[in-house]
Amino acid sequence: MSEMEIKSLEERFNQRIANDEKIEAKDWMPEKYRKTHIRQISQHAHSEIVGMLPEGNWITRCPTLRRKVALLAKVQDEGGHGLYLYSAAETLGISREELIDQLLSGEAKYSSIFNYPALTWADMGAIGWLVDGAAIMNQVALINTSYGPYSRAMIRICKEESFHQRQGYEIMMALMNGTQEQRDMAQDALNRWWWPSLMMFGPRDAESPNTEQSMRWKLKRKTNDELRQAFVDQTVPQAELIGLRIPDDKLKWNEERKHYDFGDIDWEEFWQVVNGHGPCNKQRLEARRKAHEDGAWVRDAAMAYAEKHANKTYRQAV
Ligand code: BYC
Repeated sequence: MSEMEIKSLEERFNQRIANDEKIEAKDWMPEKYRKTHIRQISQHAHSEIVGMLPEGNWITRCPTLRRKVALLAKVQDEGGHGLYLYSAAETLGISREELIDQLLSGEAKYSSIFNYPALTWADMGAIGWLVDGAAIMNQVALINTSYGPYSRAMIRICKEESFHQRQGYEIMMALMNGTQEQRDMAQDALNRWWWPSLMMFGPRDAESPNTEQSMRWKLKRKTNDELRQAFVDQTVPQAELIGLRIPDDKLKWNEERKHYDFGDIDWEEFWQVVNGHGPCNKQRLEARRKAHEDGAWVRDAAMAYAEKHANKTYRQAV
């Protein structure tokens, strides 16, 4: 293709982004747009899949049958989200095998939050309320992302995450209406999950290498700091309503800004976790690798069945 032709395609592409049109899999797109989307969508998919582990660990220890049914369904939902997102990434010309290899080799990132341990039952409340709450804040904005398959996957994901957020908050509410020991357990879970939840939104805008270009392409519709602020503003009154205290001495309503001011995030901890040195990074990847190896026979059987079926259909057709 000549330079002139590429320039004209680029102009047309930029115009479509400016018009808020969705870009679809077969449309022309700049190579960097395609690669950036594969990076973000696959990181998002990996986060959903690795994110099944901290809660999955509590399925056998739920306090009641009703809690168990809800937690089982939630963890299954997260697996489903991972599958829609892998499918969305595949439309950009990368195979599922490559995506999984990138996760298992440690080359691809997944959300830092899932490298923290879930120590008590109250953590199931804190994860649903805070982690799913932070995820929805980000994902509702992504419904309007420019890439069609990613945007459409977000619609269903957001509906399910919103249910997850409520079930988590309801666990916290029940604990706060319980004994002193249960209230202490809820507060301890909030103390441990609050700061890692704020880190989920990524580095400060000034230190985020990808935000500017992703905002121009309308891949990201809000910046990391905008989403983090919206999450704090939404969550503080929810904590106060049930008698929980946010573990931040600098947290204060700023009447002029009409937002909460909040304390400093430990960015060194954030980068340690992102770069593989969090409390559970090793354990999480080992669990995924083991699941992949244990599932090899299922993939082989499914492929053999698909090949047999394809051959039969071919023979019938000729
Ligand atoms: N953790 O320039 P930046 C869920 C990386 S799961 C790890 O701001 P970007 C759930 C970033 O990738 C849903 N890495 O990047 C499941 C980049 O590295 P590379 C989770 C992080 O992409 C189970 C570098 O730092 N949600 O709901 O513009 C149970 C510089 O950052 C993190 C999503 O995945 C982090 N926290 O913005 C419960 C949302 N933050 O790739 C719930 C989709 C940054 O250049 N993703 N990095 O090497 C996004 O919206 C964006 O990718 C981010 C980062 C806001 C996370």
